[in-house]
Amino acid sequence: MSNSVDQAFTAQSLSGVVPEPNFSGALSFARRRYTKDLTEADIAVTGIPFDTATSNRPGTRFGPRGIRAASTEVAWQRNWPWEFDALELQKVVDYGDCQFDYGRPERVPREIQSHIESILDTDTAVLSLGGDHFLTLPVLRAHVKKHGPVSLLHFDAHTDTWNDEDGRIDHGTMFYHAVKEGLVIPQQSVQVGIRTTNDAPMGFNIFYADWIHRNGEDALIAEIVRIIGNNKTYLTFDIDCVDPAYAPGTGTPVCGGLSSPQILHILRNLRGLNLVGMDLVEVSPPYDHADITSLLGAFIAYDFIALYAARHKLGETF
Ligand SMILES: [Mn+2]
Repeated sequence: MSNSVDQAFTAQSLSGVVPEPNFSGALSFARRRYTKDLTEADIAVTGIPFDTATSNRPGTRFGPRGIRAASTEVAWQRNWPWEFDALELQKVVDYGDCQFDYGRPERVPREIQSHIESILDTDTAVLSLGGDHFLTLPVLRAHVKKHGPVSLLHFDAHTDTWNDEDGRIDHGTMFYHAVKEGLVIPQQSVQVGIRTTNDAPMGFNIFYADWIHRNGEDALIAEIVRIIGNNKTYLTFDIDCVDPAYAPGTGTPVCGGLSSPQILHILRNLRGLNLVGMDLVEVSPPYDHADITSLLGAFIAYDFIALYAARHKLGETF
């Protein structure tokens, strides 16, 4: 078995998988090359370590670092159960982190949006690693500027549609604004795993956690396909969709969520989803145990990349 070290800065090719000892080496997402040159890239992975919009426990500023470290586990071979190698079919790079001034919180939304716009301007798709969920609002604004209004596929314990007329920087209000600003089409969008009360759902199709526990993952998949179909879709995944038994390292855990096997089954059976962008947010390593939440984050992020390949490289549709 050929071997390598420090592929994060030594890799000659932007595609392919070369085994590197999981416990050593410079850490990038899935051993991808760090670069700011996106000329050849299909997907740029970027960290957005912003966590001051959280309503409870902070710590997601360490999320990108935690997920990068855990992602060595999805980087050493073609990942099961995919029959194709998503890192061979596509050029995925690590674009590093978004820069913002934590001492100027009012400027952060604009800084995040500009960061994402500069990537999208090169016709490279973005996978953002949070950070708290607030970042999805400026990231979504950048995507809609390029792609027009999208369907939202949103995994979460919370709807994040709290009424907010004042434009607060809060990780519970993004999708209120997303509907008000016309960024998403709520009737053609789906929220998955919700298990908190919000009496203003803003027109989204909500599949509560208990509905999924009663009806099963395959029934949910059929509903997602029916409602979203081949629409351009932005996928946002709040790790607190997953039950705290499987993902304790997060800011606002809610009991009764989905298990990691349920989540992976759902994602792996959404081949054909017309993804234009995706994020994974709310992984908070300081509250984690044995890195299990970061590890799940890395597996989910890998599956996003595989789903992107299924649609955009293999031409699969619903
Ligand atoms: Mn959320």
